[in-house]
Amino acid sequence: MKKILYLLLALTTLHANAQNISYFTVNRDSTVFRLTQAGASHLASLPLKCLQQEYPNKTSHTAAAAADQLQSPQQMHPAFYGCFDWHSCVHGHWMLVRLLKDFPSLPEAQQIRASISKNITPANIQQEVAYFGMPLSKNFERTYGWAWLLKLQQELLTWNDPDAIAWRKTLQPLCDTVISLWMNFLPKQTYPNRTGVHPNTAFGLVLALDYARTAGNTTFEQAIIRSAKGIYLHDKNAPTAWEPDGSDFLSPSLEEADLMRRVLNKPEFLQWFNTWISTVGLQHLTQLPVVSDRTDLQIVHLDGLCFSRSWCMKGIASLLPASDKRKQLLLHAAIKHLNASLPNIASGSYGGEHWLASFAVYALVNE
Ligand SMILES: *[C@@H]1O[C@H](CO)[C@@H](O)[C@H](O)[C@H]1NC(C)=O
Ligand SMILES: *[C@@H]1O[C@H](CO)[C@@H](O)[C@H](O)[C@H]1NC(C)=O
Ligand SMILES: *[C@@H]1O[C@H](CO)[C@@H](O)[C@H](O)[C@H]1NC(C)=O
Ligand SMILES: *[C@@H]1O[C@H](CO)[C@@H](O)[C@H](O)[C@H]1NC(C)=O
Ligand SMILES: CC(=O)N[C@H]1CO[C@H](CO)[C@@H](O)[C@@H]1O
Repeated sequence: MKKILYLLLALTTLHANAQNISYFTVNRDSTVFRLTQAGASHLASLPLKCLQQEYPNKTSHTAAAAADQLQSPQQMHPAFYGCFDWHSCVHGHWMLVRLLKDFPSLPEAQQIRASISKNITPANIQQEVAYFGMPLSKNFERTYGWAWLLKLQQELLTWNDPDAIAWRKTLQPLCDTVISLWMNFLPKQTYPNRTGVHPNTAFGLVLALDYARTAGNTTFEQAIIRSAKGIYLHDKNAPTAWEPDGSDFLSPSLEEADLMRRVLNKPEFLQWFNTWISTVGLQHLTQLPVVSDRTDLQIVHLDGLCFSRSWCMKGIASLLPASDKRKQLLLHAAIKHLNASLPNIASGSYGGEHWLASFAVYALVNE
């Protein structure tokens, strides 16, 4: 804390009624940043608006019969029906939990607790479990939504708070369901998904692995490690010049590295990383993407790319030796990416803000 010189970045939102908020502070050489309480409060307001907002929604439901088709989002997903789609609703819960943990005196604290308690109830979770039991719904949210559910549970497992303890007990049956589906899926996943959107395999495995380690589930942990090595260990020469795609919110090259830094020990990782991304490739990935239309639901994904690149860069940099020029390159680029997209997450468009706030928080708090 003492090392941080509070150079406030006055990050103003583009919204007409925007307040002038400093979301985070950076140290003098722009390599370390911290979320401020004002930033936390502002970010929290975004999912709070949508946790219980049913429409618009994208249920991605595969109907088995006419009667099945007529269910409303809330009937199908009584816990996670808000925020446009299931995974956004789940990670909206995660980010509120995380912000409450870090900023217990947030003005919105009571509202957040009430809102989560309304959704995470035994009856609601029982029905979410039942949903995955329907023959046509076994692949629902594979693996993106599964990953965020486990991230939410990981956050609850490491929080000694009466509400958190109650929520995680209630949520566990749904986590068990997802872990079991994932355990069945891992050995069948011969090829990864290398796109920069939801089905990206590496991103899902990162969150699953972090959960497995926190929960002490070594069976799940070892299965993930085996799978990650089987898929990625011999990869070379990432085609970084092809990034980004027009609607990427994940960098396939960086996500893969973010996974392998968890799977390999430090010397193994450095060796792997040197053959995976060249310095020129890395420099290419430090160039900010152009976000040409923030009202376009696909193009606005590129703001999410800024956040996810930022957390990957910070994580990878943490393993590089101080003498490695790539370390400073990545640390500066991580802040540059945050700084470029944070002012835009409250643009007032439901297309972006219902999920971008979670990405911003993950980039700001992720260690
Ligand atoms: C935001 O606050 C900073 C620092 O107080 C100030 O310099 C800047 O002019 C303000 N910007 C707006 C748009 O109000
Ligand atoms: C770990 O995951 C496995 C696989 O689904 C499950 O059977 C087991 O109960 C879990 N163990 C713990 C300690 O959570
Ligand atoms: C990989 O992701 C893309 C983009 O979402 C999707 O169209 C494709 O079906 C996915 N492939 C597999 C095998 O999951
Ligand atoms: C953050 O963005 C502002 C406004 O675009 C810019 O003036 C500043 O130099 C940026 N800071 C960093 C650390 O990128
Ligand atoms: C915008 C959208 O996807 N709306 C859907 C919300 O859910 C209902 C019931 O499943 C659908 O009929 C809507 O099309």
